[in-house]
Amino acid sequence: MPNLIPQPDDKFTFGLWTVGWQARDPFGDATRGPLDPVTAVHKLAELGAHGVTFHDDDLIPFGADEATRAKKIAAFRSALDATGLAVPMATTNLFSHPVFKDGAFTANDRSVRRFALHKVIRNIDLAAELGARTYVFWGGREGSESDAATDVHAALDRYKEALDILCGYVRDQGYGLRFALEPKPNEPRGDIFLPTIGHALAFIESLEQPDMVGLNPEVGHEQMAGLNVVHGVAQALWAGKLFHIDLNGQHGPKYDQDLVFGHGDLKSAFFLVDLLEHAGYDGPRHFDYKPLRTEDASGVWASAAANMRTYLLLRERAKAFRADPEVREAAAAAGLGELAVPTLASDETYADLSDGDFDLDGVAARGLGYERLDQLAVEHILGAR
Ligand code: GLT
Ligand code: MN
Ligand code: MN
Repeated sequence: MPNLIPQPDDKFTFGLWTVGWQARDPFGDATRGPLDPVTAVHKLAELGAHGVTFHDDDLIPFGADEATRAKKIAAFRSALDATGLAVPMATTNLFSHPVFKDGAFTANDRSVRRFALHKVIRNIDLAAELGARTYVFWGGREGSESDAATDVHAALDRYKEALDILCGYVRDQGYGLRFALEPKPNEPRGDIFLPTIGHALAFIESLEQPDMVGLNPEVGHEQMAGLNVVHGVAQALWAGKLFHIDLNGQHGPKYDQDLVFGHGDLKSAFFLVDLLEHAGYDGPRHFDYKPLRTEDASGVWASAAANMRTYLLLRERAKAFRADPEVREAAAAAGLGELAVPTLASDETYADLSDGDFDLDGVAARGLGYERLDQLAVEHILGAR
């Protein structure tokens, strides 16, 4: 039996806002009480997590005075010291307070943009002090409901300006931090800027220090846009930009469900784990999910454990899939490996192309055997092999 007990070197991490979600939604009040970050740290460590992540406001209530701020940080630090939990990533809440109703870095109001930058800088200092390596930017309020109200060209100029300023700050301070942009197509704004992995990858190339900036894709966010998250993450890896990842579950294009990892599109979760484990990603496996609103505290901790166990189960299934001689044979028969061979040999040019000896009809008629491979994957997912 494979080891399904999470170990720190599995690098499982959770946001304080995930297990701490009080389950307020647009139609209903909270169904759970607040969760002290210190309790969250202890419980996550008990369950085998490697680390915890946070927004500034998850730890220090918005607008708290200096004394409260120092107290909250000290309590959090001692919980980290007591448990050995790491803080690999931190981020800023630039979406809850009404002042951010029209965005933060891209708000039309310049004073809001200046306030937002200062809020980020303050939390970057704390993130660096706590040893974080990645700083995430989820621009949930950067967007609009009406195209009459926003100049997208100017908004992208301001988004770039903000990130250039913040990269400059991190460089000047000598912090070992990299930035990770988190795309999302919509919610809470009607349309959010940088809605997908592809948009964000293109935007990064416009920045003054593109090497410092990568991505934090979220499974459900790509799926909300009807996209294949495995392909998106693979492209981020191909571009050297997978700095971090938010794992969760989603059933296709609808509101952001933030289900437990694997509790949405299970087949896609299988192929995503296979990709992460075999394509050289060595960063945190960060769960960004919301325990169902129906749950009490014990359900919350059961759901946290479920994320990690599901990942470990899928990791075992992916290993078994790759090791299965029948899968290898089916992959070879289908000619999968041939895609790695360049289309022209190193001593050839386009002048060497001709259709003289190409078996047009034979190749067109040949069946590829992908149905067999796909069924083998499903059988491995179901534990039938
Ligand atoms: C918010 C959002 C997440 C982001 C978090 C980081 S906050 O809960 O839904 O997808 O990753 O700001
Ligand atoms: Mn989400
Ligand atoms: Mn997320």
